[in-house]
Amino acid sequence: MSFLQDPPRPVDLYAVDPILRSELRRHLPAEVFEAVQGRFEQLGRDTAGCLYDWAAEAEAQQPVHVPFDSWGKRVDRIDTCPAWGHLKAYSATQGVVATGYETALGEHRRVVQATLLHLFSASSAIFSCPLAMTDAAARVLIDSGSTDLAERLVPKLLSRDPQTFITSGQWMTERSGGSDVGGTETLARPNPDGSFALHGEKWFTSATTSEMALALGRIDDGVNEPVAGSRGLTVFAVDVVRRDDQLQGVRVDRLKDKLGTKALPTAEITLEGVAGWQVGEVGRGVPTIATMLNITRFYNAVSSCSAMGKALWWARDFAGRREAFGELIQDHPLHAWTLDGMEAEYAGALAMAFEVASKLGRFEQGLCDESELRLLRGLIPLGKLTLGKQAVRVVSEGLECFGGAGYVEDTGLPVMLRDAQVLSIWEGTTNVLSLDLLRAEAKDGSMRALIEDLQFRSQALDEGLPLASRSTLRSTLERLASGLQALLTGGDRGALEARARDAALTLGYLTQAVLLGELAAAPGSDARATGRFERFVQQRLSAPWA
Ligand code: MFK
Repeated sequence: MSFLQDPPRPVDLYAVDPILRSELRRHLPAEVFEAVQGRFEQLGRDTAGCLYDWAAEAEAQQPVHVPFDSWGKRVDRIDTCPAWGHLKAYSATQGVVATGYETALGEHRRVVQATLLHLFSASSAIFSCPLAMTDAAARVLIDSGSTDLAERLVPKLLSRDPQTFITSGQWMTERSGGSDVGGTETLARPNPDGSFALHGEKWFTSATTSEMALALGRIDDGVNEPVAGSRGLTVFAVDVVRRDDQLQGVRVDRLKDKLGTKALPTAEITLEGVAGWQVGEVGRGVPTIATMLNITRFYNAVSSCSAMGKALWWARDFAGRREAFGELIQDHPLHAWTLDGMEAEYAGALAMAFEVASKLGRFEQGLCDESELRLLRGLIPLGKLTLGKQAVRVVSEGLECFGGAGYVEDTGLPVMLRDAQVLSIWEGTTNVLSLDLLRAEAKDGSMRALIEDLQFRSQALDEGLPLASRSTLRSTLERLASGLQALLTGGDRGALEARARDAALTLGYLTQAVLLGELAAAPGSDARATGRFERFVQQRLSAPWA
């Protein structure tokens, strides 16, 4: 019999991951960690069990748009496979969304939730996308003061019972732009019952099979001209209803043929008078969706870590079973070096995602003071943009660790890269988020607050950590601080915007380096943590900023 390679196989993504457990020890009191650990262990086991099977099935049986029934009646169904339904039910019973609102967890709820999401996302055929929008819808409804809507919908969005759990879509992007939503053309005409009839075309709606959606539109009362630009926008909650096997007030035009996230139905739709209930104030649609975006961006950041973790641990597992040139590839110094580089990147990303989760949990519990609020406002776009870029790089490197097999569809490996590519695009591109950071700086001083926080924390880094790494970190930080200050005060808006992405990514990597340094110096830490700090500084901060 000629040689047959033992193929890549799914690994228990909790059991295999000491870095995740270090982050949990950093952020959770021991008694909370102990109380929730069983949930993480279960989910970890399922990443190598039922989740793996369902995700594979959902990838193989992608959603199908059925515009008409056999007799020509318009039905606008989107048929998904049973596995997609299992993923939805599983996410409900595990409380992936509900945990973010679990009273007993207090300020730690977002950290516990981030762990569940981290384990779930990359193993769920991206069912994490509907969950992101579901959580965001719950947050918006709770914060909006729309009490009746919140009382009716939030218990379903947060349900752990698959029979009552619903998901929410997000109907925002139109042909005029996903970034510049001020061009939204959807009109909202008042109905006698207080709702609005929505008319328009939405160009990207994900999780289109959801039971509800939040939509952006412009009120047209038939008397006054609708207010133009983003200041004329309002958010509406829409119940997606089928009656007599017909979608009410919504037409599905077609499914998107995307690079990845293929199990997830994403559609172009036309709103044909579907009823929407006003959420938040008239004309305050953008600040209202900003609440939503902050939650979906948090999910996006965690999902980036999830993608990186899966690529890393699968590649490490394979390296321990694949031989080349007479020895396991994990014993080849250059392959080991490559895997260590991926690991450092993943550790930095995870540290940043958990920093965001921790602060978000404190914020939602009303525990953040002014300075923490400034930091959180900056950290959410910063985390999303930095981690989205890292995810594509690390997952791409991960595929390379499998050689040619990483480029062959039926190994189940290329899907990881196709899915990772959406993370830097969806919910704000790298550039849009870099500019959002400038917005946060102008309004709240968030960038300077983040830099000052890092200056303080980097000075306090343990002297036992390698001196060269600490020096590189501090000198890069000082160069960024002075370079950015010059741009912020120089009066040249064009120059400031042109450097916004470089500044943001440098700030993101500095944040991760400090967090890795703090973790390496924490009690019980080992030489590998110091190695990850050193390696991360070397690969991300050795090029000067200015
Ligand atoms: C997973 C699978 C997915 C499948 C494929 C999907 C492919 C992609 C499909 C998509 O289209 S995803 C696109 C999603 N779209 C976005 O994420 C929106 C990106 N654009 C932005 O974030 C823009 O920056 C923004 C729309 C917010 C700009 O709008 P404006 O009207 O020019 O903002 P402006 O005037 O600066 O701010 C309006 C208000 O909102 C201000 O508050 P005030 O009126 O009280 O002063 C801002 O402070 C506030 N605001 C804006 N961004 C905020 C924010 N507040 C808090 N946090 C923020 N991030």
